[in-house]
Amino acid sequence: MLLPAPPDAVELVVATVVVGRGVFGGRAGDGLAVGCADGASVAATPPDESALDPALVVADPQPPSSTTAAKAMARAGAFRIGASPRSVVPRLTVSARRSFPMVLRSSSFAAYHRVTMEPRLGRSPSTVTQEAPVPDHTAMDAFIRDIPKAELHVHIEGTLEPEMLLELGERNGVELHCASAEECRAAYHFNGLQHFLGLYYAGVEVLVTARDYYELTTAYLRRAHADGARHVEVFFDPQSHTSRGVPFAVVVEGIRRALVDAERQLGVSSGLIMCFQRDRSPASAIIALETARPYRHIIAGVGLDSAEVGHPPREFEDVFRVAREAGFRTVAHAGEEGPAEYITEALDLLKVERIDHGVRAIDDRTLQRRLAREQIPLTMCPLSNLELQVTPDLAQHPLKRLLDAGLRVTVNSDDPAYFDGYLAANYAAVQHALGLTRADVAALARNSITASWLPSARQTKLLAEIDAFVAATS
Ligand code: ES4
Ligand code: ZN
Repeated sequence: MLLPAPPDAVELVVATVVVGRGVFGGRAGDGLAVGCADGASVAATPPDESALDPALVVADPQPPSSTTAAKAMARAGAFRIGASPRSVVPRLTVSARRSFPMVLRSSSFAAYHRVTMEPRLGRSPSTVTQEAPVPDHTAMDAFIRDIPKAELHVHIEGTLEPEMLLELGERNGVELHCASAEECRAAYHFNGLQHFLGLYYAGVEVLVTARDYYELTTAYLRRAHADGARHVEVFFDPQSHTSRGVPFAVVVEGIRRALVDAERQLGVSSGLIMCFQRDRSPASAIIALETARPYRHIIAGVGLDSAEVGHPPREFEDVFRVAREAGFRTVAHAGEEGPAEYITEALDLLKVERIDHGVRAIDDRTLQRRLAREQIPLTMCPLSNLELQVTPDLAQHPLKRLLDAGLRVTVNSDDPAYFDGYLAANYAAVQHALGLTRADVAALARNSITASWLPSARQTKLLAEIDAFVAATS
């Protein structure tokens, strides 16, 4: 993959690496380090052999976190990286320049990939196999990262990174399915939603105290802020906590305090949405709803999530009616693994204001026309759809077709700790796979604001900030 050289590149450094699923690279001091996300063999060299030792790169078998995090880590110094060889060798070019250290893409580009940099331990063989003009996705990547936007579809329990999972497991004496972050991440390859949900609900068990929920939410908000989020609407799954004996109040208290602190410290506004699990009974959902009633001033709305197929929206018609009567706003996951008819049902029977995912709207032209006419937002999650095999590859994702058909499409991260990337990585992935223009990206950012539940004054302010940002960067 070759890209034009950045105009202000001080120095070109190019290495070709062999890579499995993802790659990272970076320049630190006089050394270039590249590595890849899942153990592929990697080597790198400084541009001048007389400079510092070639960096060694430790492949972190890890999915990406965010561009920002990767860049920050790439600045950390010289690296040592070890890697396990791999026979699959799609080729990929990585470049770096002194002033802007990271450019990274994988051939099966899913997202930016997290890197773990360790202190350099010694020399390693260098293997620069090719030189080429420096790729530069940085302008679009910076545009994506910095454009003001909102995230409207993220499960707070799905932001539990393995490091925190292990830490909280230790702290709360909860036994886990994995003993190291690498081992946890190695298990994050899913054959579908059900497979993922098994690990997701197992992970939730380490969350016990208000402090746990506070730390989890704070870590997410910092990442979202670094990805340009100015507003977030966060899901939580109360039944997954109360069914283990964790009081509803503990969950809400911990999350809420983090949201309040982030608004003050980071300027990120927020809303909280409680999801009913559709693979539990409507009676259980009603109990959750009644438990939430006293928190109506804190919880903006209710949603419907978990295993979709076999659990149609109509089962929750009464629950949603009671919720609406209690003053809660409404959303529902529909058309993720389930059919387009579930989207129609969610609109007609649950009377939801937004559809979470809505991928299968692509199968029903009549439904598409309705969604466009009524400007019902779809909170789409590209990397989630890729990881859960809702779409075979991102090039076939319906996001752009639906955007072009006039639907109010938004981009979100869903369960970023499990699906290879936070908000900006999701934008970058679809931008790359579907060839989105800057105007498309700006439209998605605007949609995220107009689809939010923010008061109109703040919506107007954020839309003006988007316009100013677009004008300033063109
Ligand atoms: C979820 Cl990706 C997804 N789909 C449905 N329910 C969920 N809960 C958490 N992540
Ligand atoms: Zn979701």
